[in-house]
Amino acid sequence: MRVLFVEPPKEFWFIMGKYIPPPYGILALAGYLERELPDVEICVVDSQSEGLDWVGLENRIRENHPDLIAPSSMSTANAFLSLRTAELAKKVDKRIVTVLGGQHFTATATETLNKYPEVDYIILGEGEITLVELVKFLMLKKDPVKISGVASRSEGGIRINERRDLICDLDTLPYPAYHRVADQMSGYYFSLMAEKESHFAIIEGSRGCNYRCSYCSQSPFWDHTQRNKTPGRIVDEIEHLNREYGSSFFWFTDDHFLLGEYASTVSDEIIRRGLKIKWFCQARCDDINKYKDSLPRLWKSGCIWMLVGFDTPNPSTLKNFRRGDLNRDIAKDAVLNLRENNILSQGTFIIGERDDDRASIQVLREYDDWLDPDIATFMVLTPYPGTEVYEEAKEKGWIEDENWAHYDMIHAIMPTKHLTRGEVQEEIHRCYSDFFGNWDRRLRGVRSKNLYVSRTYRYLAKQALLNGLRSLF
Ligand code: B12
Repeated sequence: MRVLFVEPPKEFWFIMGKYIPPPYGILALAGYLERELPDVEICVVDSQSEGLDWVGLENRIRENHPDLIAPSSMSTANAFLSLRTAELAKKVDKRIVTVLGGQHFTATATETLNKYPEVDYIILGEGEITLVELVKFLMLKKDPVKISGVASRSEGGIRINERRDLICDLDTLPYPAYHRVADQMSGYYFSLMAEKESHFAIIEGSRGCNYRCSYCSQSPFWDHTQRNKTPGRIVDEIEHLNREYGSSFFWFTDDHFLLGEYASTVSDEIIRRGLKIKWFCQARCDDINKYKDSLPRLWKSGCIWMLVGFDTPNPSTLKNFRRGDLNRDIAKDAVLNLRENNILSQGTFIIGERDDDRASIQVLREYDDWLDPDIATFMVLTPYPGTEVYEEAKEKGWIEDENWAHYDMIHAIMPTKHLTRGEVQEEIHRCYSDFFGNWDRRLRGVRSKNLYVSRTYRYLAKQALLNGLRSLF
């Protein structure tokens, strides 16, 4: 049995500068499959780092003769790439079994199987165990239709089976199969955060989140629970990547990186082992303030960048988003605490909530200016399948753009009560141009002693971001 994992060719998200990330999701799956079924022949093709276009990928599929193809699928915005890979596989050889998975296809399994005959199976939820079961069944030439966690076509139509239980202990997972892309490890980079020589790697400390923000697809996907690897295990993985491949910049995938004792233990362990690395994580404002005393340790161990959700200054919107425990003072303290510790603060803001009008978005702009995080990322409220926002928008007929490729948080998908979609699109551009167009902020940014701040502002000085946004009108 030959299984081919594919990262399809794709564009980068210009908001964050240029980058080529390792295809973490399929590396995690490949690592698990090779441990459980060592007789299966596995290959990983990363079109991005190998510089393959669709013709190049087609050739690789032909050369590889896979029995099963599993394209990566990280977000709704990229779903069309997974579908195109499945279509390509069928074009090369109709007998290749095509399997999709991940958040988008879990939430849209029925629609996808109805619309796209090139997709044979969808794996719902956590991928590892179900993929192994599916491969086992196919090897034994048994019909996988009844496997838990599988969606497929059957005689009666589309069959969506119950999802299986989540893996209790993430430490039992093998290391992701970075060795399958060993030749490309030196080519992964993230221009703003990690120069090419940093050898950018992705690391997964936890899965899921206990909070229930109404717009987030991660929390429902992972059953509203958070499971963490132990700090020792996380640092083992970091050390392995650092020693084996020279990786020295790590992006934690965690939606809610646990500050406090947990993060302090990870940091102490990085320091104790003498690992010279830098890292990024996503944390909550209240945690940053509560555990501000641990920030110097985090910084010492290499934490240079934190992404923090500020969303909006509007208390009723925060309540609708289920972020009612956040407010202006908490947000401001978080920015100051990060700045005091030289950790770059990247604040995210959301516009396009149903009640938004020009005035409320202007209030948000004044708020982000006052908060003054080192950099700001503005996002349009996007109805991701699987979320409450999606269910409500669908029921009420608010969704005007059904092209999933536009679900990247910078395209306006829905109007508000007071603004058309085009007007929301203009507003997001204005948020970026007001924040980054402010000369005082630009000069401070370019001259900042914090290398990452100055690098970001130099990227902005080239106007790549604002030009990119303007092209969306
Ligand atoms: C790292 C990351 C990035 C990196 C890129 C990483 C990469 N490999 O390309 C960067 C920063 C560039 C990025 C950009 C974007 N990202 Co991003 N990103 C992530 C992050 C933090 C980690 C992804 C990851 O590796 N997770 C760990 C793996 C193991 O989990 P997983 O992918 O879900 O895979 C498991 C299952 O889903 C399943 N599975 C997944 N794929 C497949 C495929 C098959 C065949 C099978 C069988 C199973 C399967 O099995 C896996 C193991 O159980 C996630 C949040 C998160 N915690 O996952 C957001 C996330 C995926 N990103 C998101 C978004 C929206 C984006 C952007 C569109 C915009 C934005 N605002 O960030 C851009 C898109 C860029 C582009 N054009 O490609 C959203 C997607 C929401 C959605 N429903 O679509 C997420 C979930 C963040 C969030 N909380 O909302 N991202």
